[in-house]
Order: sequence, then structure tokens, then C-alpha cells
Amino acid sequence: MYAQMVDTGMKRVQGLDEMSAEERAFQEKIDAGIKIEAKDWMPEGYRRTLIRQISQHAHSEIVGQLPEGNWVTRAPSLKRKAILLAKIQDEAGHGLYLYSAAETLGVTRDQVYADLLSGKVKYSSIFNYPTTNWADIGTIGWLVDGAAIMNQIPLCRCSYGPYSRAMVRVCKEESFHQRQGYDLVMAMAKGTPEQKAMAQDALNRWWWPALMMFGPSDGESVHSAQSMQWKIKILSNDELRQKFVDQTVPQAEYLGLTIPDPELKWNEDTGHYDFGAIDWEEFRQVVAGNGPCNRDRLRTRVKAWDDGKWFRDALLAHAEKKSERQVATAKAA
Ligand code: FAQ
Repeated sequence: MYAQMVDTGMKRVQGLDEMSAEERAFQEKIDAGIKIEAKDWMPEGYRRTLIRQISQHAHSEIVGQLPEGNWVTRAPSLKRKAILLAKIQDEAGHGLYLYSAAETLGVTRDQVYADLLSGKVKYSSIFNYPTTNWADIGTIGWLVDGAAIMNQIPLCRCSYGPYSRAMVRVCKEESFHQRQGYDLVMAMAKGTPEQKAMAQDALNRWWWPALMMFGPSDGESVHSAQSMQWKIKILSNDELRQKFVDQTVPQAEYLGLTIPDPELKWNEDTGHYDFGAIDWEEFRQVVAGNGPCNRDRLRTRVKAWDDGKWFRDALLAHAEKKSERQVATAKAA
């Protein structure tokens, strides 16, 4: 672990001998592969890191419904529409499991959601790009869900029990999402020349943003070293990105599509694909709120929250009436 951090330039973390007795016992538990549960003692930094990552992840699932939602009314067949609707509903479900996992750490859903709506916390950069042609929907499933699975399979083994268990189910569903996306892109890539051109256009626009999903390179990543020591992260941003490239290039070749990277090349020595430089300035701009759709995405979420107020009020009024009735019945008995 330490050798890996030196290689990648990750920040140095505390050694066991520099920790308090409580922290050392906690770290030894993690090193032994024992899961941390909600009521166990944990360092404040561990709790805060998990709340940050899990809530950002939950927000990504919820905001991630929007680019795909753009095509529900224009899906080209009943079958594709049913698949797309099911996928979008799954993403809402993922958001809910994740908000529940965050709540086990002592925050409320309302608090973390308010932080999304105020623009205080992040969600994945990828969802700030527009879906301009139908092939984008397949490409999101193929690349975006593909990248999400690559990142989330290791999270099934992460040290925090509620998060790791939520990830097991999420990954099963993401796997269906990736397959339906690849199936859609395949239909277009093997279709008419116009359809193939749409699939290529979508790949050209989504490839680099998909690589950015894995976050900054290891040397620039603020949280990786500590998160890896705590086994919140099992693999580093660059390791996951490389695995994604290695997995996806043959899939593009099978489709007869070209990855928009002239420097992409198989490297016999490393056994991996070499790929070109990522435009980190674009990544920084998108994360800072200046991507093509950032403002639109937040506006849509705020409107959905405001429009849903009457429903939340009705639920609360119903819950209050119900508990009043229960008290009255208990008193009468
Ligand atoms: N976008 O030090 P690191 C999906 C931020 S789910 C925006 O490396 P960390 C399903 C990072 O938060 C996709 N911000 O951070 C779906 C930090 O900022 P902070 C989401 C990013 O946490 C499919 C700063 O940069 N998946 O797609 C991004 O150790 C289709 C420094 O970075 C997850 O959230 C980014 N791409 O590693 C839904 C998985 N990358 O907080 C609908 C769980 C980094 O200090 C349709 N999360 N930042 O202000 C993770 O694995 C990690 O949080 C990483 C980032 C790997 C994303």
C-alpha cells in the first residue's frame, strides 16, 4: 500500500505508530477485513469522508436520471421506452439506498439533499453533458454505467457495512444498464450508415467525460490516500480508469466504432492500453459548475423539490393525524 502511494505520488497518511490507541484499534479492524457498522466507534474523518462520498454518489444517481429522462418521450419503440423507463427508475432507487446509507452516519436526508439543491456539494461531472441524439442513451449505458460498475464493484468490498451492502444490489442493476446500453449501440452501429454515424458521434462526445468520472489522477487526488488506508476506496482513480480503458477498447472494436483518441495504443510491455492526455481544465470547469448543463440540472432538481412540496406536506399531515389517532386509541384502551 505504502509502495503504491509512493509510486503514484499520493499524499502520505499516518502510520499505525502515529495513531491514538482508539484509531489504531480501528485501523487494525479494517486491515483484518472486519466491516465497520453504524454504531461502531469511528474517527470523525472516516465518518465525514463517508458522508461526503455517499451523498455525492446518491446525488449523482438522482441527477443522473435527467440526461436520460430527456429521451423518454422520444424513444423509437415501445420496447426501448420500457427499458429506458425501468433504468431511470432504478437510478432513483440507487439514490434512495445511498441516502439511507448516509443516514446511518448521523445526517438526515433533508440535510444532504439541501446541500445538493444549494449547490454546496458535488455530483458526478458526467451528468453535466447534454444528450443530443438517441445513440447518447445507449452510450450512457455502455460507457457511463460501464465506468460506474468499474468503480462500484470494488466498493462492494469497502470497509463500511451499510455502503458495501447497498453497492451489491446497485451493481447487479448497473450490470443490466450496461448491457442494455451496449445492445442499443450495437443496433445502431450495425444499422444504416446514418445510425452508425450517430453512434460514432455519441462515442466521440462521451468518451473523454467518461474517463473523467474516475476523478483526478492519483497524484492530484485529495482524498485517495486516506480513503485507501480506510478501505473506503479499494483501487485508486488511475487504476480504475486504466481497467475501464482496457475493458472498453475491445468492445468499441467489436462495434466497428473508433475511440476518439489518436494516442490510444496497446502496450505489449505493460499489458495495458496507453491513452492520450485528459483535458483536466475541462474537468475542473465542469466540477466548478461551468459545464454545458450544470445550471439546467440544478434548476430542474430545485423545481422538482418545490413542485413536490404539496405532496410532502400531505404525507406529514397524514402521519400526524395517524399518530394522533393511535394516541387516542391507546388512551381509550
Ligand atoms: N465529478 O480526491 P478525489 C453513476 C471531486 S454514479 C465531480 O479523487 P474521491 C450511476 C471529489 O468529490 C457516478 N467531482 O475524491 C449512473 C473531490 O471533491 P470534494 C458517481 C469529482 O472522493 C449511471 C475532488 O474532486 N459515482 O454514474 C469527480 O476520493 C448512469 C477530489 O477528488 C460515485 O460517486 C467527478 N467525476 O474520489 C446514474 C462513486 N471526481 O468532495 C445515472 C463513489 C472527483 O473534496 C445514469 N465515489 N471529484 O469537494 C467515488 O468512488 C469517489 O468519490 C470518486 C472521487 C472516485 C468519484
